[in-house]
Amino acid sequence: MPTSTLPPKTLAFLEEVDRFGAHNYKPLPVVVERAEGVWVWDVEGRRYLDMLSAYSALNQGHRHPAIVQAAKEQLDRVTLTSRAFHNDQMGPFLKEVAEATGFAKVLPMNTGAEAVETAIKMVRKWAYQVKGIPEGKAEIVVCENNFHGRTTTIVSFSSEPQYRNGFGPFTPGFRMVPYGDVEAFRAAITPHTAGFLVEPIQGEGGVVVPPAGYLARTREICAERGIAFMADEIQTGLGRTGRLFCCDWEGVRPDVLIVGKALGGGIYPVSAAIADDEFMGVFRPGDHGSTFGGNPLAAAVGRASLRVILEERLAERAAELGAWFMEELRALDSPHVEEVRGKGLLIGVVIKASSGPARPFCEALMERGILAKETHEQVIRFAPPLVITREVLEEALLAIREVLAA
Ligand code: IF1
Repeated sequence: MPTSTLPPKTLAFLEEVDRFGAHNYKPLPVVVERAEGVWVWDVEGRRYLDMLSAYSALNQGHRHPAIVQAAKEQLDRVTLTSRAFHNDQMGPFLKEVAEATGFAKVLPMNTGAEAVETAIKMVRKWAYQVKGIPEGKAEIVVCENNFHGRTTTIVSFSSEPQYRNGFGPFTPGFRMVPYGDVEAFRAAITPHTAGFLVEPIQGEGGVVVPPAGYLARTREICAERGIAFMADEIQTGLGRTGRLFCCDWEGVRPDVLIVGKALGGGIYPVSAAIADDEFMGVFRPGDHGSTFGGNPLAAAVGRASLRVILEERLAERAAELGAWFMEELRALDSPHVEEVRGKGLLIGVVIKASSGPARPFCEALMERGILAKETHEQVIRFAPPLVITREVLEEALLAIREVLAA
């Protein structure tokens, strides 16, 4: 979109960011100054429907009152101690996360990538100390088109050239298999295989839902072969796909559960690696940590965020509204749409190559007051806050129909 057509206030912000910021993103040209629930307002006073939810970190909607309230109260008590001392919020937070997920232990971190790194270190140490894999030889199987974060170890096993180019040398010990292919996973296993790190649905990969049974069958193989099944539910978890966790759709209980994003309720970075003692027990004092991991403000926000997801039954809402919304999107019968796929309110609309990339469709949606983001080239991702109502989705469909029917 040529920036010359933008209003002066917006343009001034874009120029400032262009001048002083690293150019590591290409955002839509909208400058948000206020948000509430499913709505955001830009500096020109225009209102947009947020259909991205910060990539599923806003399941509870923008500034959910109960989460804001919890943050405000904690701000007036204590916000940070480091882990050199205890604080009165972390214990209850860990207990509530452990009970909600059905695991024995929780290691609190901040960003998703940190929780993924924590899981990798946990499983490697478990491989050496418990499984008996020779020191330094542990292998973790990962999937093509994965997205698990941006650290140099994590991009070491990315299949996306842009996420890797220029950032080597890379961390060894990862083996890549096609996503969704059980036999390819089985064939990749060696005596040194420690873990299998997988997204139950590949978000950045284009909202790719694996074949039914994929999670259950790979999980079974992991149990048979003593391999840690590591579920990255940072984007798919906490209600997004219509169950508390996406693994629940197949009755899969991972060995290591990785959560983030919505655990912070859109207010604060909160993530965690979650497991039973067999895995979590490998950590000794001083092995691993983080300045901010488990801080009292994060813990208070995390408790409120989880409570909202459970008490407002956001997973059920996502299941019901998502199924209906996907059917409505399919019923548009758009000449540009290859496929509508996803689960719950994690939806990808695949644009036909003959219709060009998804970005212009996202720009047209923005013109009509809907903020959605393309993932890779051809997929429009619709992932609204799970507090959205059917009425608002019906309103959104009018604009989406205009854009996709054109
Ligand atoms: C960006 C993508 C989504 C994630 C899964 C771990 C992380 C993410 C399944 C790391 C983070 C974010 C990162 C953000 C955009 C967004 C994203 F496009 F990058 F790939 F959602 F699909 N596992 N995803 O989705 O969590 O360290 O960011 O807290 O980097 O641009 P994080």
